[in-house]
Amino acid sequence: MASLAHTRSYGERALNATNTTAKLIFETMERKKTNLAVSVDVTCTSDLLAIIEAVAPYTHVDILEDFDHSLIERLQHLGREHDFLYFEDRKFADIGNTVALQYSSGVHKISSWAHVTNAHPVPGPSVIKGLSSVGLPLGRGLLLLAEMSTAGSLAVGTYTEEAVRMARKHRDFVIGFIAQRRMEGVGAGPEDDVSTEDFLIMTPGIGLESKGDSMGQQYRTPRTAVLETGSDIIIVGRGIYGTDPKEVDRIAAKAERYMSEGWAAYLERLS
Ligand code: S5P
Repeated sequence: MASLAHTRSYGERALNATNTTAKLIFETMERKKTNLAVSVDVTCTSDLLAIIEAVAPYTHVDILEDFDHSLIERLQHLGREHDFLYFEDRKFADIGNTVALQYSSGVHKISSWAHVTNAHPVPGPSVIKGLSSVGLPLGRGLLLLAEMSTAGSLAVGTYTEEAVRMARKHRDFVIGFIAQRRMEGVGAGPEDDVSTEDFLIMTPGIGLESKGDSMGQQYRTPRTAVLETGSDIIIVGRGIYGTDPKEVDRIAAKAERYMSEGWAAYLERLS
């Protein structure tokens, strides 16, 4: 029997989630009535903070790149004040021992502040074992990149199936996928009970005003992603912060628009 995870509310799914972070994400989405994650790919601290302040009421996860360690306290304060979680889009892709060190140490100490991070499945289960050795004791969660939004992505077919099989064997730590569609039942064998499977699906490549960029990114609308292909969380970057991170009113208005389209599609999916 196929899983019906995406037909249940985020609140119901929180009740069944065993991983601490997955539970927290579902609860926060239900409480704040948002399934929007804002991807903040900027290089300068002041721009980063300005965007977070502008979009915080509309999000539950922010993705940070070019992170500066001195920001940790400020970000944790903002997260508590505005009730959102952090997803570091680090895309780990090395042997277990190396990713464990990258996750826990270095300048960024990602495991100390990011509730969720992600990894490419290309190294095999080793990458999960390494990250889990650091993240599981802290109650963190991991997403595997089972698919990508870019044209010509190699993460298709048996690669995607293997990613889901790997996740299935590590359900304590792997809470779901970066993907363009639902993954329950993908690559499953007769021994797998997929009827109760529930993966958190976070989907990038979302845009309302553009179909893509000049470097292969491809956009779909929040409605298509959430309603037609069952995404749980839409990840939006430039569609919200555009080209000028200083235009906070415009950024807040865009975040509001993506949030309401994403939530409306979710409500329609439930009905
Ligand atoms: O397949 C992917 C996976 C990711 S995590 N495609 C993506 O675009 N992403 C990330 O989502 C990407 O790294 C960026 O941070 C964000 C999309 O940004 P946008 O400006 O194109 O919305």
